[in-house]
Amino acid sequence: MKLYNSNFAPNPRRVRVFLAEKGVTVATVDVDLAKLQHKTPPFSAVNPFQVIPALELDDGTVIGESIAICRYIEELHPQPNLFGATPLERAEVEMWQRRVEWHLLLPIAQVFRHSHPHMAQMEDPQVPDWAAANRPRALRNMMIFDDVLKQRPFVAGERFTVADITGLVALDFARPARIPIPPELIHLTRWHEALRARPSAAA
Ligand SMILES: N[C@@H](CCC(=O)N[C@@H](CS)C(=O)NCC(=O)O)C(=O)O
Repeated sequence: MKLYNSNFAPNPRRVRVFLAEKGVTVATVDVDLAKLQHKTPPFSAVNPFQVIPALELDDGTVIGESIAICRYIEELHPQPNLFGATPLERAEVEMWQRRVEWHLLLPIAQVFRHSHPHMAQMEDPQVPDWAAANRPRALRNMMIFDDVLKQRPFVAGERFTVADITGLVALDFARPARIPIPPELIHLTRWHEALRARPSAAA
């Protein structure tokens, strides 16, 4: 099994943090996004959508999409449980993971992709107005998550799950996107700091 990865990209990091939480090691193959290696025919044969991460199994099967890869790892290594242990918890983790991905990671990523000079060749055309439109969305959604985190330690409830991993990666990505987390969002900041303090955050 091998993971197509870049240490500079947020989505593969979601998988690396997940693997670290599981205590599982998977061989990695570096894909140089800056050199557009993911657009080459060999990588396009791995993932026709030309994005990472992708997990290639020993029989050649490829699993794309960070969460699909994490689900597969969860099935192989059920403990510690990161996707929910009961029907209700599984639904809640799914809901919060998707909300963090959609309402936090995505707008932050859009700001980065459409404003950072390094992204100009990858995000063609780069649309600065789209970055400007997403910046207030990211900030507004940070406020909503701050309110959620006022009520509980982790975003999906009382314990750490895959939804928190998406949150860690999203908030860390706010820095290169140049979206400072407003200091008055004390619950969001407390959550972010707690996630960054976990050993898996170094993955
Ligand atoms: N939803 C996908 C998103 C994958 C994605 O956008 N990956 C980025 C790296 S973080 C990528 O490969 N971008 C290359 C490009 O946009 O050309 C997942 O989580 O697997």
